[in-house]
Amino acid sequence: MKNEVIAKLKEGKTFVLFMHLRPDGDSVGSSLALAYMLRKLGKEVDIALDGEVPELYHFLPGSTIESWLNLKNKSYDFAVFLDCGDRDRVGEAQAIASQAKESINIDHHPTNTHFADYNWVDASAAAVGEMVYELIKELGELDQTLATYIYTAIITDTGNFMYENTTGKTHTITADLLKHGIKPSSIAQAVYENVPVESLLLLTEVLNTLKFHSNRCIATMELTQDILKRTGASSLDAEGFINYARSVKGVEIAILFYEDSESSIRVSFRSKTYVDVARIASILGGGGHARAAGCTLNMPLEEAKIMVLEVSTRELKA
Ligand SMILES: [Mn+2]
Repeated sequence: MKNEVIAKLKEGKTFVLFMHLRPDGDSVGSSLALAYMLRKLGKEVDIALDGEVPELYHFLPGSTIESWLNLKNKSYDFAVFLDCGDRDRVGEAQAIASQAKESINIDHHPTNTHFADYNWVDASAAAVGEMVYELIKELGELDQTLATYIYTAIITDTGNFMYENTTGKTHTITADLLKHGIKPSSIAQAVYENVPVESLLLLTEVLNTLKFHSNRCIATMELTQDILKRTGASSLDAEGFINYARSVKGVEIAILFYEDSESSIRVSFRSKTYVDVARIASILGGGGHARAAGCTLNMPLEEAKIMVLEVSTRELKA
């Protein structure tokens, strides 16, 4: 649990921290924050990521991460997984984890599989950033850089304090972050008002695929390889698109299909008020939170659509 994790972080001298595949603001912010804190304590820290930090988070200091392949000959006291419901969330970089003597899992996904030697899972935390904030309080002092990382993690995972996961504690933590010299407006501008034009072109294409099902309670959109080729965008540019589908009046479940290849479809789910999309994702081999979840299906897009809609329709009525 938490105290055990604190003890291990104090005890260890060398760490490798993992961001998850296609890292979001919480993954990037909480990993950079913990790395920065541990380094301040004189520890050696590497960050492993299968892929790249999305451009929109490049304003965060230290967000340029060297390839995990360069870490292959190193050894560590601890491998630390942040914001990962299971080990597979780190993709190929998982190979590095075995170079550490022991592993630590810090997460807030209710579907977390407690896969590490030391697990601290708090499903009531709005973001892993909140949990890392608590760790920082135990390990040392908050400063402006740390506050920037944590603030980014919190605003992205709470949809700017709009989602159900937002609590009084979220605001108490945020109030403390603001005492350390961060400016919400400049972080918000960096995250939300720095959209590459390719992303907006991609949005127009993806919005064109919007379809409704089950009396307009379910909205689906798709991002096909064809669309990516036409716009020259990458699927990373589609961050947040699913929220447009959820924002429609009456929609309870929003679904975005990403065609990674002809036979691999990534599916994102969002719900508005009552459907547990983590359950839908779990049935389909994935996981997540009650209002935001995902899975990957190894089948063509048309087949994936049928299967996902079947399960979603059933859960909508359940
Ligand atoms: Mn998170």
